[in-house]
Amino acid sequence: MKQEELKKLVGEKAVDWVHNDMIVGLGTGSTVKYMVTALAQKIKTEHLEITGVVTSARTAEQARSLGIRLKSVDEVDHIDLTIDGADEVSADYQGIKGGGAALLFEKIVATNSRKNIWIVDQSKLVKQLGAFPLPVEVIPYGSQQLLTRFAAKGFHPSFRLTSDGQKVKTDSDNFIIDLHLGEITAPAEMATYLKQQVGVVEQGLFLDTVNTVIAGFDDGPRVFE
Ligand code: ABF
Repeated sequence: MKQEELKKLVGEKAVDWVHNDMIVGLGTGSTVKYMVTALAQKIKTEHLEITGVVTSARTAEQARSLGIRLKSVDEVDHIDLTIDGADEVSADYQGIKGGGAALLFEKIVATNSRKNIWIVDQSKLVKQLGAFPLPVEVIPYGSQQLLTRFAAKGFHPSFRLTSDGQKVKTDSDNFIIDLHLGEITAPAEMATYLKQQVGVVEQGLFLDTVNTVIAGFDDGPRVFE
């Protein structure tokens, strides 16, 4: 199956975990897009009372266009289940997220969720994290200093740029610095180091976050939990 078919497969499978009266965190990315479409269909077919909490403006736009009721993360007292994509998932269910530049809101929603599910095509499953550049969200003021510091550490940093060479701005108007680490042998230590750097808002290592991973394989979706 093509990658898009695998994304659709897992996006549609994930809505099996959504039940009536749930508050559902809606992640970001192309795999999540399939999930949101399938969720809207399930809400209509089964007449479910569902409230969505989004992680990015583009997910909000898609969910609203499909008639899904949305609330801000600060308008609900809890989130029952968040379904999101990921860029890499290791065998011990640690992940790198942020390829879609939405990692800050994704992590806020995930850490306020009782359960987290990641939906990925099989290409995202890795032995060790780090081949995918690690996104770091930084405030603009002092970001060049951070880039210089990361370069001196051998992290091969680069600002995430738009197609016309402008620095990508997140939904919080911050920049993303991607760290080309190759492999991350000590994710927890890397996460701690990055969070200690003044000007770093959040980083894309999602550790001990997810309870269930649904991965798309040619012979169908596989559930790991
Ligand atoms: C999002 O899912 C991002 O954190 C991550 O980059 C993305 C994966 O995107 P896709 O499903 O399009 O591969 O949560």
